Amino acid sequence: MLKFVAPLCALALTATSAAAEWRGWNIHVPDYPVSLGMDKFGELLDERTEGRITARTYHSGILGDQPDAIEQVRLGGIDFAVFNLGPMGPIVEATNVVSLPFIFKDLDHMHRVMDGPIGEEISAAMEQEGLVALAWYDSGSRSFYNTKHPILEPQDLTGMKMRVMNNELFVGMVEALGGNATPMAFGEVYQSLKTGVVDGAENNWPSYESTNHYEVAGYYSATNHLIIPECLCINADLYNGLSAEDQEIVKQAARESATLQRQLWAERSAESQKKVEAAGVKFNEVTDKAAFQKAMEPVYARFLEEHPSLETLIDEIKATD
Ligand code: GTR
Repeated sequence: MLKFVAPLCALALTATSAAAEWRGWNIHVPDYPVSLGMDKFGELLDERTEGRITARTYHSGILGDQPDAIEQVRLGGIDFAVFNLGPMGPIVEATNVVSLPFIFKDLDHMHRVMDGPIGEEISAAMEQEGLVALAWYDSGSRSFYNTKHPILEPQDLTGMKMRVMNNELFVGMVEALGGNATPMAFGEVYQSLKTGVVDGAENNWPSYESTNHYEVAGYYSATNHLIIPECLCINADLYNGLSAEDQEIVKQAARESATLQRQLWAERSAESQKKVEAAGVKFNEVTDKAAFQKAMEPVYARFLEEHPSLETLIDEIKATD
């Protein structure tokens, strides 16, 4: 009798683990570049592990807002996610360097930094907090938009109530420009713009478009003040518990999904801009970027006071060609 029990138990265990599915958090709508990248990650895993690992992403923020989801992935309540490194700052100190306004010259500079040793250093800091960064996704550059008037110079933000992501650094950034900053969840911004709780916010073209913020805040001014990468992250215990072979499959699937995401990102950015302009959004370039950069000096000074150990990392980013 016992002879039969053991194999049956083994079978039951195998069946249970094979049925286990990784759950992924995503804030964006299903056709967004991040979402399509995450879906691809799941498909590749399924294919390459012959169904031993399946990963399903829950889009549109249905698993909660970003700060909570970061905690959930650290704790293992959610298995993986794509996070913007902006709201990661309060948890992983080193990630704040990429949230400094105008730290990157352009998107290519950000790629060179994140795909090299500095990216690895940031990953190592994240792993200490329970998150393994498998690959970096794109999020373009963020600019201000609002319900009132074009932003041409810093003074145009005086007294404006601006929504920012959850990180004190962004509060300081808006205050240094004379505005009032309100940290708020992404999903609450549309209603807040519509009802005047805030006058504006800041984001890239695809987020401005896909959330319909452009319908209620029709002035978009190309300050391009933030270029913040996003990570495809997985719970560290989950990842470290995999065989070396499976870790390689997971890493490779993540990297390939990032290649796709970056391509889709470039396409979607152009499409989103076209779409919102056709819908009547008033877009303006900002010619005097230097005035905005100058206004950030106290933000950098305070940052260095609060995080002296990050000075070297900042210098290294600036020195990356
Ligand atoms: C988007 C980003 C999201 C989220 C959002 C926000 O560009 O992809 O992860 O951070 O901005 O403003 O909250």
